[in-house]
Amino acid sequence: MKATARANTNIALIKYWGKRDETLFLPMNSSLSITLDKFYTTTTVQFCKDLPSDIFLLNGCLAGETDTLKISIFLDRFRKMVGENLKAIVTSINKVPTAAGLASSASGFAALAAAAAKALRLNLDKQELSVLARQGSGSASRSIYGGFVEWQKGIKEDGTDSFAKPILSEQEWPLSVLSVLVESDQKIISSREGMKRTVETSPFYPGWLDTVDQDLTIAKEAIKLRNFEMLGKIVEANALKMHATMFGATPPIIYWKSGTLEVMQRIQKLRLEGIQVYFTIDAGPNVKVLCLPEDEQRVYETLTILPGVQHVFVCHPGSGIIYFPDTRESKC
Ligand code: FM0
Repeated sequence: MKATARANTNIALIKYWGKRDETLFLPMNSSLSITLDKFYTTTTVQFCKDLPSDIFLLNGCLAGETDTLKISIFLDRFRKMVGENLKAIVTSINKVPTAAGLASSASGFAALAAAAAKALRLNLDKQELSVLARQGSGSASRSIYGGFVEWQKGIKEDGTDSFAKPILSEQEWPLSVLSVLVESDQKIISSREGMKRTVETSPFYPGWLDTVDQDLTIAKEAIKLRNFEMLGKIVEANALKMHATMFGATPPIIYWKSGTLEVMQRIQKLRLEGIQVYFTIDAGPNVKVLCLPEDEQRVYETLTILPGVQHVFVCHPGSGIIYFPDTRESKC
């Protein structure tokens, strides 16, 4: 009753922003991401007899009540599927530095879903895993797969048609993704809260919904054609549009810092200098930069010396979930 899985984190190119169902984590719009190779979560789940409650160890430390409760609620879905109420020891190692400005919830819940399902011998396919991972954190639905991934929003009320599917493997288009750290403080408003407030109060949100499907169609076409300029333009526009919806919220949400603008402006200047380079920004101040591998060094060197930049992490498309062979079953 023990299994270990690893999932990489992902960065959205066309963003998931807004839920139509908060309990089931059903999105208002479909989204598209690249799974990255550098940042991941490895999780072991062991279901044990006679364990009074779930135990969650994160990076070697016993997690607090709130985080453990989130894990327990998530595992309840798996326990229900097998009709058993065994509690579990969950051991996670997070190689997603919060300082990298990348969310760990995507890799975290994807790895947990995969390990829990395998530990219970549920024999789920990736689609089913994606549906389950989604219910821990929406973006986790995409981390099941490697490379370029689309999360189809689905239309059913029960969420069974809201899952991710792969569109291009990590080997098929080796782009460079630079994660540019401008601020390492924890964000004040979570994505969850930010998207909720935007849906409820922003007069610009309908504009987002009116156009995001078209953005996705253009991005998918660009990927099919391996047209980097076409992809970069729509990715950048989509991120700016998402942030514009937040500027219109009440109270407004501004995740950007001065370093964020410094990086954005330097990227625009690099384009004038003839380099194909584009940015995207999630619900935080850090910037993710897309470029072609042959320009990676030049872009890295340009951004790393900016006064507002603390660190630049160089990433590439990475794999979907992987499983590790069962180690010795420890008694519990
Ligand atoms: O990843 O409330 O998945 O598509 O990163 O846990 O479902 O943390 F830029 C924002 C991710 C939001 C876009 O939200 O929210 C994206 C974002 P949850 P997530």
